[in-house]
Amino acid sequence: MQRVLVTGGAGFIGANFVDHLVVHTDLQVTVLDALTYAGHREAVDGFPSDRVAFVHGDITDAEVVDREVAEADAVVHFAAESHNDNSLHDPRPFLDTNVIGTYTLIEAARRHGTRFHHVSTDEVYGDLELDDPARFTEQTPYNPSSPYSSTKAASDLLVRAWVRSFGLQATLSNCSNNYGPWQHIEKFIPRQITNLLDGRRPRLYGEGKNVRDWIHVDDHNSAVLAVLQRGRIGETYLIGADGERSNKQVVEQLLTTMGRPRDDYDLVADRPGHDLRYAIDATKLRTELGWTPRYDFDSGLAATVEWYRRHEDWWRPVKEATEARYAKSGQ
Ligand code: NAD
Ligand code: TDX
Repeated sequence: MQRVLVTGGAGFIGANFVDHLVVHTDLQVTVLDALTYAGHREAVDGFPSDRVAFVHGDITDAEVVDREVAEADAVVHFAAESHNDNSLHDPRPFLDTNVIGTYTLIEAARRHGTRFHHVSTDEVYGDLELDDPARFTEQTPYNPSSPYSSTKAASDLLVRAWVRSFGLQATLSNCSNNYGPWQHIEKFIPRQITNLLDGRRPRLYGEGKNVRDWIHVDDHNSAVLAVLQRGRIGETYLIGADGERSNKQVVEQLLTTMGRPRDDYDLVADRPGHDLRYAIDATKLRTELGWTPRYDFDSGLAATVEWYRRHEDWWRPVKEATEARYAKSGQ
């Protein structure tokens, strides 16, 4: 394997994945990204030009996709519409990018016999009760709740069907909630960090009791690379780092880290259909591929706060508009 096509490589996880490839492998990388509101040219501009090429294009554009897939030995597919709250206001782009975009890519990969890795989410499994000791495994039935998670579930099922029906050389991974550099400030952790840096109060949906299973983006990406290099074709690997915390716990930790009283937050309107709890059992990934996470949540979160402190130039221009959108929903 010499050249990898990374879709969505100008987004949060994709840009960190390209960084991971540049540092830890000798692979040549082509980023294919439409630069939506969530894509950032500056996140890929810093890479050496002899290692990383950038193509501005849409994964629903069959011509561009065919040309780029033809030149790659492998595709790692991150591009997606990724925010649940946006999917509740306007589901259409989620169907276009997550379903039709994935279909367009796997058709090209099928034609050219290209190795394909599909990046997905634990949200395809629905949610767990707060007091249930169970965690998601690769055997958990699909039961998505939101327009976002149902389009991700649809894309997973397409990839699985293309493996079985057409012999597509694909693997899949479903990861829990990521945090780290370059995450859009519409998402929970960077929204609260930038609220605090901006002198605002954090905003918790409902009572703040919903639980997410947090993983540092670099740990997600080391797992994706392990699956790409050593995963078995046709298999799904769950990725998680035992990071379960309620949203209230995360906000309290941020408030403490940033020198503010632990109760200095607002409870706001809940998300419709809000999934209660996600939790990943990553035994298969750990035992079969020998993967282990490197970050602990406390130091990873503190480093992320510092990153947003140092990169105000990047997030400041979209802060007002992001908060104005949330204000319309009472959030
Ligand atoms: P993101 O929204 O930050 O980035 C998405 C990227 O895809 C952007 O650069 C955007 O410009 C690009 N894109 C969107 N539509 C496109 C299109 N039609 N054609 C080409 N490019 C397009 O998303 P993220 O948080 O980095 O998520 C990346 C992937 O990881 C997604 O598939 C998501 O479902 C999955 N995932 C995310 C998380 C998480 O916590 N963020 C957890 C598990 C899985
Ligand atoms: O201001 C907020 N207040 C709040 O309490 C925001 C933005 C969110 N929340 C809550 C909702 C969730 O319980 O925080 C939790 C995390 O919210 P998001 O960051 O929107 O993430 P989530 O909906 O859990 O989905 C994320 O993880 C799985 C990613 O956005 C998805 O792309 C990924 O698939």
